[in-house]
Amino acid sequence: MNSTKNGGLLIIKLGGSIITFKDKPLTPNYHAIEKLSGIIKELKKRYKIIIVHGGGSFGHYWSVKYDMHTKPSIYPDEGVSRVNESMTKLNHIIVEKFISRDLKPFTIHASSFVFNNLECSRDRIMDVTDMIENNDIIPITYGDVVHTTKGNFSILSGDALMKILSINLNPLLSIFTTNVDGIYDSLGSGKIISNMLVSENNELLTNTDTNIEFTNTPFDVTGGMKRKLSESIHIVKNGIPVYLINGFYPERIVDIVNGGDFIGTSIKLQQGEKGDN
Ligand code: IP8
Repeated sequence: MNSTKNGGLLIIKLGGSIITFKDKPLTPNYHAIEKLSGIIKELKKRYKIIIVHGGGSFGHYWSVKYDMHTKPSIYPDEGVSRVNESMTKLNHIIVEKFISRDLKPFTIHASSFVFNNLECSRDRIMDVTDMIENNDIIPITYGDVVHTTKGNFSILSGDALMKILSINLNPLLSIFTTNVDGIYDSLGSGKIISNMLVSENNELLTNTDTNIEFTNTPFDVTGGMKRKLSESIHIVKNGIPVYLINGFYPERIVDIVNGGDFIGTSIKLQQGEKGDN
């Protein structure tokens, strides 16, 4: 039993826009991967860790080329192969770096525990639980192309994996790293919303007027961030706080777990909801 890791479990997503150069096809950002690995090494002294990573200019490059989406459909088989192979390659690069840092990663492919797109194998989840309890391993999984039914495949996002793993493994925190500092407010002022709450009706409440009551002021979100927020609401509803931070400054994760000031956005349950955060 890993009695030293009594700080609890952290599930951390390494965003594709951090670990790759999104505008340069099939190009990893080695510097960012290195920096993240260093911080994960620090965190591993105190916490159990599970890593999810995105596709960036690997999986997304081929998904766009072959017009493949999250909706299950019959996609070109060559596209399925390309997306799958490119994600294996990106995972390999990350795993190599982790091994060189003695982080002891162990890849668990999404298709080994997610079925029919979003259903999850209980047995496989128990395996992951066993690994983090009884080994010094960091389980690592990633967004991928997965088979659904009758010749259909779909792109399964790492954000959906964050939700599936968080809900089933009940981490202390779920942390999404992206290439921005957090959620910006609606006024285009460049101001980060530091705290958000999820209400009983699944509304996101914000404190854009700092120090003032939380209100449900609309805020600016686009594509990728919108998806992260909708997955985050599910995670938070299960009593797990979510943090969105800039992965180019992964030391901000340390600020968060140390309980001090941090740059980023936290999403928690409104008082009185499950988990009482
Ligand atoms: O970057 C999708 O994962 P994401 C991965 O987390 C693929 O959305 C295969 C495009």
